[in-house]
Amino acid sequence: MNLNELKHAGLKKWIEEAEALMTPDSVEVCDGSPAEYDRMIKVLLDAKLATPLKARPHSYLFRSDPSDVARVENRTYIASKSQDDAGPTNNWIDPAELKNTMTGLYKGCMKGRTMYVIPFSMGPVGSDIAKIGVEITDSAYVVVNMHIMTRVGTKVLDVLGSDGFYVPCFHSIGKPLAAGESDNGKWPCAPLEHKYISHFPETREIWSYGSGYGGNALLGKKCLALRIASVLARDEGWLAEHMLILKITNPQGAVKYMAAAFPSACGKTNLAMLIPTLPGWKVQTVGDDIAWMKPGADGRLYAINPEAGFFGVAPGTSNDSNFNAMESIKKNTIFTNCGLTEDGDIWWEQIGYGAPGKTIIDWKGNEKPAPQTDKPVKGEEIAHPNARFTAPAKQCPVIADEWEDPKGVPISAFLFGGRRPSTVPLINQSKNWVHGVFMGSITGSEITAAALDLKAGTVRRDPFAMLPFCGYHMGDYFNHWIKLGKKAEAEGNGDKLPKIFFCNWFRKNKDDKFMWPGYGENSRALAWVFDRCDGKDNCVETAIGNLPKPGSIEPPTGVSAEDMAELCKVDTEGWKKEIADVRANHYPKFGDKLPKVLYEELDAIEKRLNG
Ligand code: GTP
Ligand code: SPV
Ligand code: MN
Repeated sequence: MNLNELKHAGLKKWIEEAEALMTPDSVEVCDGSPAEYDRMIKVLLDAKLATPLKARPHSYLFRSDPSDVARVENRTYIASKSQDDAGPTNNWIDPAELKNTMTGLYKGCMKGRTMYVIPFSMGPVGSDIAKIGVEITDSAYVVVNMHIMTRVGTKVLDVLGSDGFYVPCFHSIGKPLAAGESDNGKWPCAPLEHKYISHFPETREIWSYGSGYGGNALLGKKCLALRIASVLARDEGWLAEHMLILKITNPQGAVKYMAAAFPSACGKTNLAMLIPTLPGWKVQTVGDDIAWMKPGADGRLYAINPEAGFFGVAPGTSNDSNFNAMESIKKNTIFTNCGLTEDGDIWWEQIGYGAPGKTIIDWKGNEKPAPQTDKPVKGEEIAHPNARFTAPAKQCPVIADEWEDPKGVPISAFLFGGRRPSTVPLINQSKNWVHGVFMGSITGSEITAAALDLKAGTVRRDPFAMLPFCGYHMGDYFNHWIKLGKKAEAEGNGDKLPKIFFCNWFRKNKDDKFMWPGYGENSRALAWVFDRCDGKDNCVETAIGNLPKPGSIEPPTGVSAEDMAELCKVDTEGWKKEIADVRANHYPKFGDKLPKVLYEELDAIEKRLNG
């Protein structure tokens, strides 16, 4: 599409200003068509950045630069006018100063490249809950990924009309080309100290520079649908959360929807697609990473998945662990930083089989002997630990019929969890809304490979799994949750709010082995949650919340009765340490923005543990 065909004068002006600053060779407005997708792939093949996969129709492998393999949290900024609005858990730079620095970087940054303009909708096109963004990028890889992850093109411009609201998103990989130069197989990006993933919450703008990978570059996802949307949600009275959405049906055919917040690489995609081991139960997928939720006229909270695809962690995905994900990626899929086998297929650690043939190309492009088993060797991985697949959600065999319903699905339960080798039980229901918010606020997890600059393996607090994704002060965010509960109660809808649960699939024994098999077996905990929502007598009240009554969750094969009891008990000493850590190290960070009621919960739980 030609710029002159644009009906939105503000949008046209913004694009022209970007063009003048970034000086691309040409400008293309994306129409979202399959022909456009194929044309972008041709560009990427010509630049030797894409490798076609013989084994998977219409699928391609990319290898990124080793410095550009995950989100960069220490280069991610919330540039609100006041530093206090960004809060203690976000990096902050004065917006005027940051724009000045980045304008300098953007100057001429697209020389030798095409500037693509991607109009996209987060949420079904035209839905009341959906939001429109426009991403300007010089990366064809971003265009094809956005085609899968969001709804792109002319249909979005039609909804936008001549004066509609959109979130303007700048993206450049920060690698202009000299005359006649080509990427020639080298993933383009800028050095770490030039990378910026910036958010301007007051003006609802996103400026990203220097990275081509995942959440740094696909700006609809973490930047718009979480960091900017969390600010919109605060201002407008809804929730934008790092949550999967699943539909669960019990053997009697009753249906509930649940949303679960786990930190990056802690099992959302897996839980959203799980195949229950419990006979007669069924789980279907609505979303695997982000939920936008608004109170409906009936007082219930309705959720939509703003995305249209999965950007899922590849390593660990196998027919055993996530059959439905494996089915979803058989065609029309982009793979990034996976291994490449001799027969033209992808391969990764814990894919369920050793690599076929004699040799394999690893994610850095080096030929290595093909591993006989799929066991990871630390530091010698064939696929990068944060290697990902980008696949259309509609290819998931268990995608729920209502996954694109513009009014969303009513949520019955929230689950919060993370990787906790000790202390935190398998499943635990909060005593009430405020206690649930308290539990969400102290959520912690072992760090994973999903962020580049953190040390994997150590536990950090990740409230609501939103630590890297909340676009404003986390203390205000806790208060937003408290207020939502208060408002529902004041309107007589307190009992219609989702019940809140805490879960942990990652407990380890003294031999450092997982005590719980996880994956499909997590259906046992989900069934318990389902029954809890119906008020079934299946729990015991304890100091930390409502835990499963002995016998209410049948242990899976391989889990002894003793282990089951251990997974479902209160570790009083562990919790005392937990509470002491929250009091000394976690809550003080938020100063007087921390809602008083959360300190009251802390006092109350401590008293119960000591009593
Ligand atoms: P992001 O896309 O980064 O937000 O991650 P996610 O939360 O969707 O995580 P995902 O489902 O992709 O899982 C990440 C890793 O955790 C994979 O290697 C999984 O195999 C592993 N995993 C998922 N569920 C379980 C579980 O129940 N138990 C164990 N032990 N590992 C799990
Ligand atoms: C995450 O890190 O939580 C992801 C991947 O879902 S990314 O899109 O890179 O943020
Ligand atoms: Mn995520």
